[in-house]
Amino acid sequence: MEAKKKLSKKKNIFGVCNLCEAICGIEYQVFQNKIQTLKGDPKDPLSKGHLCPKAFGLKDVYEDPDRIKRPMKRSKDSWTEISWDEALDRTAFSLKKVIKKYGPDAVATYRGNPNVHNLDAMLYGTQFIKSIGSKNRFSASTVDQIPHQLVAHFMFGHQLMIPIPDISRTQYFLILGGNPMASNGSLMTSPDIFNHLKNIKDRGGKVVVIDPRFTETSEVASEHYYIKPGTDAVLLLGLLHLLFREDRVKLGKLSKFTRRIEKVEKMVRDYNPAFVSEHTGISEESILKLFFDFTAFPKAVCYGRIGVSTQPFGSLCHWLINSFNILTGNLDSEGGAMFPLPAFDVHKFVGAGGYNRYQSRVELLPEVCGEFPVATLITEMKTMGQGQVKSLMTFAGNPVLSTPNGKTLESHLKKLDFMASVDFYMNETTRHSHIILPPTHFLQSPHYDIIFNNFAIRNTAKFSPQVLLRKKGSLTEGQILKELQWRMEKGNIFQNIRAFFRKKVRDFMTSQRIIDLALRTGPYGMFGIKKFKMNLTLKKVKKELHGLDLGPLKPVLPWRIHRPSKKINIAPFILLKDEKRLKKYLKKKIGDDELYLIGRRHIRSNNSWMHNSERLIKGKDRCILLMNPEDAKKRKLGDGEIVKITSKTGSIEVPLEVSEDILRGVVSLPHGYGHDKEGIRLRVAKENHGVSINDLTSDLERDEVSGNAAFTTTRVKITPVN
Ligand SMILES: Nc1nc2c(c(=O)[nH]1)N[C@H]1C(S)=C(S)[C@@H](COP(=O)(O)OP(=O)(O)OC[C@H]3O[C@@H](n4cnc5c(=O)[nH]c(N)nc54)[C@H](O)[C@@H]3O)O[C@H]1N2
Ligand SMILES: Nc1nc2c(c(=O)[nH]1)N[C@H]1C(S)=C(S)[C@@H](COP(=O)(O)OP(=O)(O)OC[C@H]3O[C@@H](n4cnc5c(=O)[nH]c(N)nc54)[C@H](O)[C@@H]3O)O[C@H]1N2
Ligand code: SF4
Ligand SMILES: [Mo]
Repeated sequence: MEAKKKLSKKKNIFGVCNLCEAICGIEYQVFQNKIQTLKGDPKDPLSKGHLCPKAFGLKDVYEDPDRIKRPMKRSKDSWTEISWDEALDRTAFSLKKVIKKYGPDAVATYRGNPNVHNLDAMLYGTQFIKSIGSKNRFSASTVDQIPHQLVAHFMFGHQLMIPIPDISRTQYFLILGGNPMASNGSLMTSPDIFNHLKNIKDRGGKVVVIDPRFTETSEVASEHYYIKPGTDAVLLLGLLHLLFREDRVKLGKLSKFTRRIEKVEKMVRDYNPAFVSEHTGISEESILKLFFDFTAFPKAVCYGRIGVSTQPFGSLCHWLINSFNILTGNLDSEGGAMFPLPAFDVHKFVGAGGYNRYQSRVELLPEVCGEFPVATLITEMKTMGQGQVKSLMTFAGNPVLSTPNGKTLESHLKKLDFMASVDFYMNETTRHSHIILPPTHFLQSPHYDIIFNNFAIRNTAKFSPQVLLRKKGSLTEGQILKELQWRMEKGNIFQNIRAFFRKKVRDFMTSQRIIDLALRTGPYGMFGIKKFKMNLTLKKVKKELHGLDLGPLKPVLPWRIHRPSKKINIAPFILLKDEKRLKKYLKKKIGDDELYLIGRRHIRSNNSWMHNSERLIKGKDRCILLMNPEDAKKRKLGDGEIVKITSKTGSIEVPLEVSEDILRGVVSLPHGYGHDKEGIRLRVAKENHGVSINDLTSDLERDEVSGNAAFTTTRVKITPVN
């Protein structure tokens, strides 16, 4: 009755979009449990009405007939719907069976990107994974931002203490390896990036892009410089070299709590503009211009994103970026790189991170912030012996398309004793599962973003109510994870008592209670920091339907540093040492006929999983290879031609687009495609399948410090198909 009444009324609900890091505010108009329309919420203090075309993808996913709504069991190649009890029991039973036979490390887990966009997954996922007891934890972080986290852990004592460019106030915004006009910003929650960039220019400032491709962001920038892939660390060392040479080190208040600067000075001695130019391909004149412009503006910030994370020197790059911001006096200062102060202080909720506390079984790779690089998952699966991975559980991920050497990974999935996935699509990965456990849609649960407020360019807090009702017999992400944990923890009588008690606590600690507690104990809560205290509670946040504005970013150092000394470690030993590896790397030459293969994002796409939305995928084929006209001419290749790309890992065929926008010696292809596989249930995506770039990337090429996949230095040969 109640539900029927709710359905018959038209409702306007203010929530957010969780598809990317921008967390745009949305007004949803709902009727009969369907989204009638949605539009940007102009009163949202962060997004101020902005929306990108992808927002409609949320509606499309909700209405997608391919979205799985009931648990499924696979026997050989046929699937049957089963009850939730059977699905949960079977999953826990099978995991326990593997653990009993081979030990807990035989169960690997992989958490994909949407986990961080999902409140329940954040609150209950880690606990369930802990209940498995395996060290073989993997996630999309190690094909993405793990260098940022590791460097933050080394320098500031917490993996989530990542400085964010204060783009609302900066005068000089230097972007390396990021294309926010396509990605909507990453590790920089900044909806409506176009206007933010425009405003920088309008107030007399500059936006400068360093990228091997002239990107959508370059188009709106003041300057663009082409760089040879994988050489950003050299450029950054060069900028630091000039800082000491020109005597422009300016620490300001940071001098009180920054130590060991002399180590950095010593390290950068060799990186004079001539050396830097030789390796990066950026002219000496441009390097000097970059340096003098940056240091001339009182408020400047250097920012690096995935193009500089997913390379062999990802950690080195992010360390050097932080160091450059520190040594120019731009850290923790208005218009520079600042630390958000979110109302839900995720620094307290997530551990500070760590490094090398234990090692991977086969390659002895260091643990990074509680996980191993996903690039070593293949090795862990294929190498026999105690602790070999025999079972995998994936959560909102698609490693077959997203991780290096995906095809080989896939071949090992087929051999697993047991695989299960918490996911609502049968994709290239989940089709190999024995059980699929589909949670309800994002809009069927309340949301509070506990991750991206920690990376936002403004401090705000917003509670998004549940927008759509759940159907009877469906389970939310949180319910699935909690039920699984309960089943994993049960055992003998003592374990049962303990498990029962823990379950009761979990059931009591609903997501809203956790948020309320975190807000009360957070910086704006009653036990908060004097300057910010406002007795914040969830009730108060809920009252602000559009979101609560907590103001622009404010300086938080040194008190927010998590190191016991309260000092920034500007010269972590492991990173200092890594510079020597860079010097050796620079001596290596690429073959005459080889090119670097880099990635590309498109505003209407989202990693591997939004290609089933007709309205987003329509239009020109996007899975095409971009190549410079000189390179095409040399190979006698023409626009539109199908070409074969071959790397050490594999080969694929794809249409070519000849373009002036890409640097000579480099080609570009987006990731997340390759939907032509048997057995996937993505009808629209299948028709626009494309090919997977990760059938070319190597699981053995990594940033040696963090283990992050080194995608951007993949070397390929391109030949005509006939
Ligand atoms: N070569 C190359 N490879 C890359 C990249 C690159 O630039 N180049 N980028 C890398 C990056 S940055 C990332 S983050 C990864 C992404 O890699 P993954 O995280 O492995 O893949 P996604 O495509 O995000 O897959 C998301 C899956 O989550 C499911 N899903 C979506 N929402 C939910 C939800 O609320 N709950 C549950 N349970 N499931 C949900 C979808 O159905 C889909 O199956 O790819 C990486 N791979
Ligand atoms: N529309 C859309 N938005 C997304 C996503 C999506 O798939 N589609 N994915 C989301 C995810 S998971 C993430 S992590 C973020 C990523 O957000 P961004 O980091 O902004 O992502 P990209 O657009 O891939 O930008 C990376 C840039 O690095 C450049 N690059 C490649 N190699 C090098 C190099 O060696 N040096 C330098 N300087 N540049 C290099 C590439 O040409 C590219 O322009 O985007 C998020 N937003
Ligand atoms: S930028 Fe687009 S995809 Fe990202 S949160 Fe906003 S509407 Fe959603
Ligand atoms: Mo990502």
